[in-house]
Amino acid sequence: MTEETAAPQRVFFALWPDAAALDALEAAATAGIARCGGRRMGRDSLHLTLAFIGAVSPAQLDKLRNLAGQLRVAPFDLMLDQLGWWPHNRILWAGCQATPSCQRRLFDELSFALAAAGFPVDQRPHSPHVTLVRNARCAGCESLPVLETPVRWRVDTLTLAESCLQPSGARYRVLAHWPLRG
Ligand code: 2AM
Repeated sequence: MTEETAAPQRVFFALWPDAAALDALEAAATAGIARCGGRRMGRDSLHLTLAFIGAVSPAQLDKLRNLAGQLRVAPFDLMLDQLGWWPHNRILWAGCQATPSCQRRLFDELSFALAAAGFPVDQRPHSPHVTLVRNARCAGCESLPVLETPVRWRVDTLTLAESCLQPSGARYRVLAHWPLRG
């Protein structure tokens, strides 16, 4: 397939948890499913999205790679200390009660660079979360399962991933990553 005829890829920038954080997130998902049911996200699919871009051409993908390589944000510690459930999409998620300022800076710098390069930027408030379970039904539950221990990970990498839509749900594939540096 030539560059011109290559199918668009559906891509997003995200933070990918390390192994210890994945263990903790999977344990939280297990507790969530016991309470609310639903479909667990596979271990390989757990991530925190910073910017969903959508379908891009090969030339746009190059632009995304370039802008990601030029970001200057130092690594930081992320602590996920909250579970939540959204009734509109029935997602059970892990997030932060307070978003760390470094994560906010990474989000802001990425959003600025995307807008400057002509990519549409979601204007809705940023709700950083890791989707743990889809189709969860927590509405009738007395309370959400708690995160017994906050999930911590050292965020030192920015990831560009592809979302491949399949009948069984989206599959995510890491395309590239960049070390964070201040
Ligand atoms: P979600 O887990 O809350 O569904 C890839 O689809 C990633 O981008 C997911 O983390 C998804 O969040 C997020 N995302 C944000 N906006 C999206 C959109 N408009 N369409 C699909 N995914 C979106």
